Amino acid sequence: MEQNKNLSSTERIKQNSDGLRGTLVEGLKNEVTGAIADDDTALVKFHGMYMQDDRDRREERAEKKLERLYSFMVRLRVPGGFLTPEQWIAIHHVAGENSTGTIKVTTRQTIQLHGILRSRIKPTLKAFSNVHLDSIAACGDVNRNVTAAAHPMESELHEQVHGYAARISALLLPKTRAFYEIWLDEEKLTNKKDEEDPLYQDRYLPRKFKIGLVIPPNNDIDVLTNDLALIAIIENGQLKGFNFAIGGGLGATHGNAETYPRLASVLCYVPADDEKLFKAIYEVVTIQRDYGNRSDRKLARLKYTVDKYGLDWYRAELEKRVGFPLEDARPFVFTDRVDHYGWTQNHKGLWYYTPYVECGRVVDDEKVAMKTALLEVAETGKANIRFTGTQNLILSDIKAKDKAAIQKILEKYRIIEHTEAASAVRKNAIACVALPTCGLALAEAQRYLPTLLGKIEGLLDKYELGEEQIIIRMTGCPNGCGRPYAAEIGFVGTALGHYNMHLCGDHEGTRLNRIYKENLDEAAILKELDLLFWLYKKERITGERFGDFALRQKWYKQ
Ligand code: SRM
Ligand code: SF4
Repeated sequence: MEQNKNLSSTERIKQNSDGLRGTLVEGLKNEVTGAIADDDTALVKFHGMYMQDDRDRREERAEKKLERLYSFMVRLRVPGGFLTPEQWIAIHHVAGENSTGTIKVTTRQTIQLHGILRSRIKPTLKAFSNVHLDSIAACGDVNRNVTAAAHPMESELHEQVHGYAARISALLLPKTRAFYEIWLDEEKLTNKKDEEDPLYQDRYLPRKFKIGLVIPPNNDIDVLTNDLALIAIIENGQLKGFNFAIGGGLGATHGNAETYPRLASVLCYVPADDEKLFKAIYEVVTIQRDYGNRSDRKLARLKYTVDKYGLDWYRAELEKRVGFPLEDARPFVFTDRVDHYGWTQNHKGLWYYTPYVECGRVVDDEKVAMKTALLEVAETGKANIRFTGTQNLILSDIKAKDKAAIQKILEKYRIIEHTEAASAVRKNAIACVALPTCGLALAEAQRYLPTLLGKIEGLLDKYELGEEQIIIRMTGCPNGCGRPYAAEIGFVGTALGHYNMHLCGDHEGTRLNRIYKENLDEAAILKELDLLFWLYKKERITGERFGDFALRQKWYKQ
């Protein structure tokens, strides 16, 4: 097992935290500051929150000798990204009362609210709890929100596969009652034995852990970027089991070659027999718990454990822990990685409408009153909400008799017009949050990508490529929250207004891209793309995707 002689400071904080309680209760009473104690900022993540400050206002506050404008981001745990209309209505109102008002749909099928003052955290979490929502383990060194194929139209087995997301999330939840005590004012446990945690013990995992489930051939949630990717194997119309792929993860640090993005490697197949399946999932996690690097957090994700010990070792260790022989992975193929916009119908005759939500920001702005429209839809009680892995949402499970009522609301707020007007690249694009809330951002992302896309659309139109579904993604730093390394064109922020440009990823999410040019500003990006699109138009083989063409041209730094 990993010797972990020099434990990182976060390891010490976790172990001394009394089940993730730290000094949070006392800290919340401190009126001198809007912040919480340093060590508690690490613990609060396990409760689904980040302490942040408005970076746009740092200078102004410093000039006035005021402390930074601290606030909290809360991320919900919504396995598989499914909400009832009642839950959406509650989120809408909580966002308006306690946060900036914007509901941000994330790349992992949940939502984040930003700008929550410390005193408003409890009311926020209590309001969520009233509609059976929580933020437990949405962040921190634990299993995070489990993602799952989003669209019920994908397969008749969607419901069955999707159902595993909530069960896996429950299986891997930390046992501590700290969340309930601190934020929901529930009674303190008198018998600590009740929260003994055989999985996480007192050290939790070395780092965050992510699991996703997908139904081939649509790789809509980018499953191979997860620590554990579960790929449904369907034979003769029946769910037989899952291929396990391990070691996906995208975070990297500029200038640190020891860190790198990696796609998950296929490990084995496990049948859809509950006992075997859940045991195997659990033990994949315990191996990472026991062997992951606890000294250097930059090298602590499962991908580094897999590369250090090897896939064969991991499989043998897993076999030993589960106590049954593991089978070889079964064949599968991904042919796409898209959301289905507009109206679609599933095998049961239910209707689904996927609107275009720019960078996942549900807000009323000068372009469209998305937030009001979604509230009105939810208030009919006739549509559930499902999040996709592309920061989108689906108004879902609408009965045929109710479709006209929903259509009327969508027309009233011009959602259909807005969705149809969005170009193919826009609909496939992702941008992470970045500035002003993300403390790690080096450059803009969601506040800038829409503008850049307008200029890219102009270039695509120039070469009659406007219909091409090229996947473009941008992040404000190399951590990869918008999965830019799994895009056909990825922009990774290096400094304000500057991005590394990555090319050669495939459309299906099975091949990472590579750096093409570094530190480009907007003018340089557009100049490059003008040339690249011209060549693509001129020399592509019929039907050849942009990412595949780029690879054939060797458009990467050699
Ligand atoms: Fe992320 C850290 C936002 C998906 C890799 N991510 C952060 C933080 C919390 C910044 C921080 O640590 O202070 C960002 C908060 C910004 C803000 O102001 O809200 C943040 N990550 C996001 C979201 C909201 C991006 C979005 O616009 O949708 C996504 C929330 C997902 C969720 O609901 O759970 C988000 N983050 C991802 C993904 C994509 C995915 O999982 O599909 C990745 C790449 C996959 C992976 O995990 O490797 C990702 N986030 C990171 C990393 C790099 C981790 C690493 O292994 O090095 C960090 C930094 C860290 O953990 O130290 C990070
Ligand atoms: Fe922040 Fe970087 Fe993640 Fe963007 S990729 S949200 S800038 S940590």
